[in-house]
Amino acid sequence: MLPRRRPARVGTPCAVSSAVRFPGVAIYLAEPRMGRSRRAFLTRLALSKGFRVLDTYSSEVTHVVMEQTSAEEAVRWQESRPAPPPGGTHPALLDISWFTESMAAGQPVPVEGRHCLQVAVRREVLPNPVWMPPYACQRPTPLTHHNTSLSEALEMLAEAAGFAGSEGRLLSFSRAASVLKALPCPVTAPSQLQGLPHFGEHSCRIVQELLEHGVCEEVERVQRSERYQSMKLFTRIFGVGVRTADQWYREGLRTLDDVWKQVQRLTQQQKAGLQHYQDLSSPVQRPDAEALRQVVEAAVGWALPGATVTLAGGFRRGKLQGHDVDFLITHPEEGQEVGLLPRVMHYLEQQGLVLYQQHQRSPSGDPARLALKGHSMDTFEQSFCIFRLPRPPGTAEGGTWSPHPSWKAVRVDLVVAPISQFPFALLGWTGSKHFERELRRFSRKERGLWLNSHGLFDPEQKTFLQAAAEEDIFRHLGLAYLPPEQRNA
Ligand code: DCP
Ligand code: MG
Repeated sequence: MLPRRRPARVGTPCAVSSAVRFPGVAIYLAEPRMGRSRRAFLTRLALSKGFRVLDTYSSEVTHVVMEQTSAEEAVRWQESRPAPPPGGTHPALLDISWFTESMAAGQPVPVEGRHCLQVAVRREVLPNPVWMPPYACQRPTPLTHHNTSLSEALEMLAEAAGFAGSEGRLLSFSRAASVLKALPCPVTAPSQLQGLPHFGEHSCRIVQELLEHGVCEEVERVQRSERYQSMKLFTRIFGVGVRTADQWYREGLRTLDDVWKQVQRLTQQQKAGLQHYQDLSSPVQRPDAEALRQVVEAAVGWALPGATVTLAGGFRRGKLQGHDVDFLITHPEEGQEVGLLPRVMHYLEQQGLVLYQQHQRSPSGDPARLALKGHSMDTFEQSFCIFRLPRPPGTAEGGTWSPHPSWKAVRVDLVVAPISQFPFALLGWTGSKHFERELRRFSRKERGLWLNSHGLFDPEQKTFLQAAAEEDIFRHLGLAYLPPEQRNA
């Protein structure tokens, strides 16, 4: 039974201020599909549990809760409300499930992808046209989806465009592929692409051919081409980027043997990459990442008690395999992290775990200034390493021959961030790369704010917006929070 002590006064949070238990949360129950009596009932329920419920929609609202409302309707509803003040944030648009779970828990539960209205609308068949927000950071993208073969074909063309130095085509194909990953159902007819963002004539033609014939002539041709094959081979070498690979290709190099013949030209990093090519080009598995986490945690705990290690990158997004393992290190007290990384590396080297490492120092001065200049690369202190991961007996991979069956070379990145920048570093290092690219573009173009892995800068106010957690950054940007497993754009 609901306590009936308090009259059903909607809004006026001060009326219950003594009982407000979660001052950071201000709920607005949007009425259209809810009905007045149900709204009054839910309001009483929330007030009785110490939540703030606002009667009128204002910039104070942090959580808008709707019932039986599609993402399309929800966004239209929000667009008809006053925009947040400069630097302010749009509230999260949530399905009633977030509200009921919070009531059951007696406290606000963290917002997850499934609470966001976009994922509440799952349909069996794609409506035509399907509605999709244009930026990848505005929609959840799960790890597994319904259009894998189509998105993989477009991503391969994006990669090939990158190899050709064509940034525009790389972005077009990446965006189209990312839209397919976010669709709630398989695309079965070209007409379903109508109205989807980022589907230009070229991407439509590729999908149409794949749907009609099961193969696409252009995709096959590019994939088989000598240039794509060689560029793919070379860029898989640790330390080799598109520019170097392209130069080698133009000089006539085609195979790893060709590269070995020029070994004296290579950087130390590339030599290490070539030496461990076989191991590094086979995927790192999740149990490997877990084993490495323990190793890194032991080293960090020894070097600085209280410092923490967080798994970032693809594994944080729920991937089961990756090309490397990314770790973020911090300490709850600002400044304590200075000088930590060399000690961690020393410990790991003493254990015989490091095959190669390249240390990048953070430049002197305020790294946040780089955000001011709009840099997207970060300048944290970091180590790009190859670790020697012992293999438990009998686990050598799938019968492939290995010169050293008792261990495997694995790429590991260790990044140290001061606690004040940690939420930005975590958001920046969780990826996916396309998600990050879209998030930065959205910040700049839609909000006039500059985002990178160090901070979020308001160039008009000349201030940095503070964040204690990733959720705060989404809120600053007026975006519904997306958990890592929904950032696989
Ligand atoms: N990243 C970044 N700046 C860099 C390098 C990476 O912001 N200089 C971000 C974007 C990536 C994430 O960090 O999504 C991790 O980089 P990876 O290249 O390791 O990418 P993933 O972990 O997503 O993929 P994989 O599973 O292949 O490792
Ligand atoms: Mg990674």
